[in-house]
Order: sequence, then C-alpha cells, then structure tokens
Amino acid sequence: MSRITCPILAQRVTSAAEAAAHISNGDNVAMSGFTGSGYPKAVPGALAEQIEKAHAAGDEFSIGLLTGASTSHELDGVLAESKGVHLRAPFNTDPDMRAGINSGEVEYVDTHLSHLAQQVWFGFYGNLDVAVVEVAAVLSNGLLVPSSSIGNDKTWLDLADKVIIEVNSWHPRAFEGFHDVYYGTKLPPHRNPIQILEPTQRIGDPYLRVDPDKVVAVVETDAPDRDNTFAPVDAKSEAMAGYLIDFLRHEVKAGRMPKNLLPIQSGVGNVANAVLEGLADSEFEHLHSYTEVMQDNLLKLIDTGKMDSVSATAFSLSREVAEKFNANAESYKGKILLRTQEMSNHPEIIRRLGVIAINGMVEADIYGNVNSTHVLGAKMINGIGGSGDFARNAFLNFFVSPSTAKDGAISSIVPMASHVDHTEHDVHVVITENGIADLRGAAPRRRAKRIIDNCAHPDYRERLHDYFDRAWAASEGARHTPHLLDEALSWHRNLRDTGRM
Ligand code: 0RQ
Repeated sequence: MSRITCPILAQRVTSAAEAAAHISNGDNVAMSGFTGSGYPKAVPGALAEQIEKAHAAGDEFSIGLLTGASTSHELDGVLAESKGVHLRAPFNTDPDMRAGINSGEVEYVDTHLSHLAQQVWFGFYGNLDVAVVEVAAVLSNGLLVPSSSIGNDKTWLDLADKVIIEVNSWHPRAFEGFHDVYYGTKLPPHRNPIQILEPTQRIGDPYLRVDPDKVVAVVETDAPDRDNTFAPVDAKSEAMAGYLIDFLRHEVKAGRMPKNLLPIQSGVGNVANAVLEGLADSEFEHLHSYTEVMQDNLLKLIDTGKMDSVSATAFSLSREVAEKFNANAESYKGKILLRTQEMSNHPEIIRRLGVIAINGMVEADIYGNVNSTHVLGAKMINGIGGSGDFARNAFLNFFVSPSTAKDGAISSIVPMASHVDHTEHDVHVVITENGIADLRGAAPRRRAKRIIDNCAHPDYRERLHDYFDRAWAASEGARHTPHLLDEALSWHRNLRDTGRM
C-alpha cells in the first residue's frame, strides 16, 4: 500500500532533482536527521549536483545547513564535496564536512542540541527558507508519521517557507505510535512548565503537522539509515564500564539512588557502548533511559528484560539490528518513545528526572575542566552534541576516556585543557582505564590529586604531580586553581612540535 494516502500531497510527488530545484543560492535549508538516522536520502544528493553544476557554470551557490545532529555521507558528505555549504549547525561527524569546517570553508556553529530549535524560533539564524524532512508515511489527513528520528523536524516544518518531504518506505510502517511531538512550546515570556514526570510519559502528538500549502515536493525513497556498527568492546572500555557500574552500586548502597537507578543517558562511542553491555550482565533491573540516541545495546537491554523503557529523539542502530528491529517494530511500541530534541535534551526535564549522564571526552585537566570537541584547542572533531545538555543538568555525570591516545603519545589528563566544553563546575566523575575520580563536593586542589592519582596514565602521573606542586608553590595568594601560565599548555605545544606530549 502507498505510504502517501493524502490526496493533496500525493499530487506533489516528484523526482529528487525537481524537488532540489526549489532550493536557491543563499537559502537557509533545514534538514531532518540525527545520529545517522531519519535524514533525507535523495534530495541532498540532487542538491549537491545542482550546486556543482552552478559552480561549473561560474555561478555562486551555497546554503546554510541546519539539522538535528549528525547525518551521513549522503547528506553532509555530498554537500561538503560540492563546496556548497557556508554555514553548518548544530553537530557533525562526517569526515568531509569536518574537513570543510577545519579548513575554514564552512562556518560551524557547534551548539547544544536542545538549543538550536529555540534559537531558530528566536530568529538567531534568520529566515528558514526550505525544510527537507524524511518521514515514514503521510496519512490521508495530511499528518506525517515521523521516521527513525525526530530531532528538530517539528520546528523545521513549522518555520520553513517551503517544505520538501521524503517518504522512505525502508522504515517500518509500524513507526506510527512511536513518537511524541510536543506542540506546547512557546516563546518567553509565555512559556509553561513541561509536564514530563516519567521518562516515557506522553505530552504531545504521535504525528508531525505540516501546512500542505507549503509543501512544494514529495519524494519517495526506499533507503536504509547509516549503519552505526561499533567496534567490539575492548579491554580498556570494559575496565571503564566496570568502574562506572561499581560506582552506581556504591551510590545505591549509600541511598543516593533507587535500586533500579535513575534514567540513563549514554553518549555514543565505545565506552558508552561498553557500559550498556556491562549493565546487561549486571544485577540491575527495571532500568529506564532518558537519552538522545537509541543504540543497539539499549535495544538489547529491552530484549533481555533489563530495561523497561527508553525515551530518545533518534535511533542509531547497526544495519543488522535495524533490520531486525524493522521486522519486529510493533513489539517495541510503548517501550520506546521518540521526542523532539528540544524535549529529549531539555534541561528542565533532565534535572527533574535526575538523569545519569555518561559521555566521552577528549581530555580533562587536573581541575576537572573537560574538552569534548577540539584537538589542540583548534581542530574540531565532532561537536558538543547533547553532552552539555545532559551533563550540566544531570543528577550525576560521568566523563570517560582512555588515559592516553595515539599509542601513548597523548595524555588525556593535562595540566590545562586546550578547550573547555564542560567546566570544572559541572563535572562530577572522570573515568579512565586506570580508575575513577569522584570530584563531587571536592575543591579544585583535592580534585587534582584524585584525577592525577586515579585517572592519569602512570607514564604521565609524576609530571602532573610535579606541575601541580610547582604551580602551588608559585601561586601564593592565588591557590584556588594554581597554574603556571607559561607552562600550562606546554604539553600541547610539545604535541604540536614533536608529536608527543
Ligand atoms: O581519533 O579516530 O583518529 O584515532 O579522538 O576518540 O577514543 O575513539 O573515543 O569515539 O568515544 O570519541 C569525545 C570525540 C570521543 C566523542 C569524543 C582522538 C582519538 C580518536 C576519538 P582517531 P575515541 P570516542 C551524545 C553525546 C562529544 C559529543 C557527545 C564526542 C578520536 O565522545 O564527539 O558527547 N563527544 N555527544 O585518537 C587528541 C586527545 C584525544 C584525541 C582522543 N586527548 N587528543 N586526539 N583523541 N583523545 C551523542 C550526540 O550528541 C548526538
């Protein structure tokens, strides 16, 4: 049966090339997509061809590109290759787009994932000219069944002058009923409390709305999401997951958390993946997750009966697991809820529910400032993503990383972070394969001792102690976070100049 049963929208079905022709040089284009799922599969490629043709003819053609979060080569990759993107927000993991950002060709606004929609409503990004949104079906009354992510789709459909819809029949038709699209958002000073009191409580509609008069094209596709396969869990990730799970046991014993813990957010990456695997083998039961990304191992926790429910804004599954899920989607209804990213990452809700946030990091300094985004303070890796939304508002947050990178040439624990995403005021627990540093309630000098002793690699530990001791000695009258300003970034300078810290 056709996925497009609305007579008005069925008349707008056309090719990707004709749809892309509605996008013009200088447009602000907002696309669906979050962690490699629910992004349009056909129009971005057709747009990239159009841009390349314009460039070949000597014409200018570039767009501002907004999404939910990361997409895939079919969107970010092809548009980066076309050299047709002048602005990108809010998150990217595509290597070609990253190269454009780091070469200076693409201006990248690396912003908190919960913030972008409201910032567009506030007018910070100017007019939204075109939205390109993938859905799983168009109902006879014109309502849209979202696909494997919601992200910022509601805002894009509400605000864009023109809308292009991709209807992707690879997604299960049974996606109807998996989503909760909150239409109660307002602009200050008219905002109301958001009444989410439990992770999978519904407060909105299962459908996205669109004004049919704005829909200039509908494109049919049948194409899979990005394959999000993780490397198998290695020994270091397993060790970090072990410390983290033991720490949670300790918190339960101390009476700070219920037996089934508090809702878990886990970032993407090998360690977060290992933690979820570790939970599957642990004694914890009736777990809940209030997170952004529904990953393979969360699904596994549901399958094994360990986890009761997951609220997220997107799936991010390996191809193998996605295909299994698609075949059995109906059986997960009621256990998995996808929300707009404004809601999945909302500070108010994260704080109310008391989320446990687990995210990766690039480096932490001895006082607990965490860098999640940049190499040597300058080169963008991915972006802050949702890590700030969750960490800042969490009941308890963890930052995890191997203690060294590049075969030991780089220490992830440094005297001073070369870029700060999560300040020392926000960071609760740091974990490496060497151990765990509980920074809660500790003043900076005590944090320094714990981070160096418990987390730093033994090869770097003495040098870190030595740095702290000399900084202390030299900082009479300024001993809150003692530093040697001429030396604080010397480890990074060594790395730049010699390839080793
Ligand atoms: O580089 O691939 O070239 O070897 O950084 O490092 O150890 O593979 O770790 O995949 O977990 O990523 C912070 C980037 C960690 C990620 C970050 C190099 C290292 C490797 C990756 P190579 P690993 P992970 C939910 C939450 C921000 C967004 C976020 C991230 C590469 O977790 O993007 O949390 N976080 N979102 O070699 C130089 C160092 C380094 C270093 C590692 N100190 N210096 N390079 N690397 N440490 C999801 C969303 O928000 C959507």
